[in-house]
Amino acid sequence: MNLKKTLKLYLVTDRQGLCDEDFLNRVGLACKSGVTLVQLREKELSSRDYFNLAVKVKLITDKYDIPLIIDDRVDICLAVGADGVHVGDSDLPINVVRKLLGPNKIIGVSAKSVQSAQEAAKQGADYIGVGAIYPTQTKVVTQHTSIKTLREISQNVSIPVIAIGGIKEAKIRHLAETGIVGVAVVSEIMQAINIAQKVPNLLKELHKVVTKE
Ligand code: TZP
Ligand code: MG
Repeated sequence: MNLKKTLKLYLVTDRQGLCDEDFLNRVGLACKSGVTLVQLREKELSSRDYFNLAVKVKLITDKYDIPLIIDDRVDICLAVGADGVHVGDSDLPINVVRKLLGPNKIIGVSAKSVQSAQEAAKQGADYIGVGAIYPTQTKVVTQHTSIKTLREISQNVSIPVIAIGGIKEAKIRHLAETGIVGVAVVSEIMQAINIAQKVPNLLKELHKVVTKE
């Protein structure tokens, strides 16, 4: 897998306001339309419900041959055979996650500074998510990250960097020359009126700004 390419248009899920059927249909349509990776992100579900939902999402990502990352939970990742886990400051330490997952799974880490991004890379992270860059309704954010910091992080770590938080089609152009390999979006896709149109439009904008290798 070419991780840089795989991180180009990273869909983070959110079931807010959607019934399960609508949710799964939207994820399926996003995969069909060209997202390059899906992260299942759940904060309130019981372990059983998280597992059951992950099984259903995995069937979809497998159908389109797209990697599936699980937010926070190493056990759910292993239980459903997902491709990796995304962790932040309040989750298991990265070196522990690496030990549990082994060398072949993807570990994504959230970072807001050059120092924490470098530390994450040292501990075994495969990519860094930086944000929130713009105001977002999806998550309570106490501290935003500037585009300047985003650029400094990608200049100072050797693993791929993606931007997250309030990323909309019209904002992607402002991320040019930051060194990112892609963006992670929630509402811009999950709440799009026309996902089949939105995803290719986002890819078109991304094509202009992401580092080409
Ligand atoms: N982490 C930082 S911001 C954010 C997460 C999970 C939410 C981004 O959601 P949206 O709807 O793309 O602004
Ligand atoms: Mg987390």
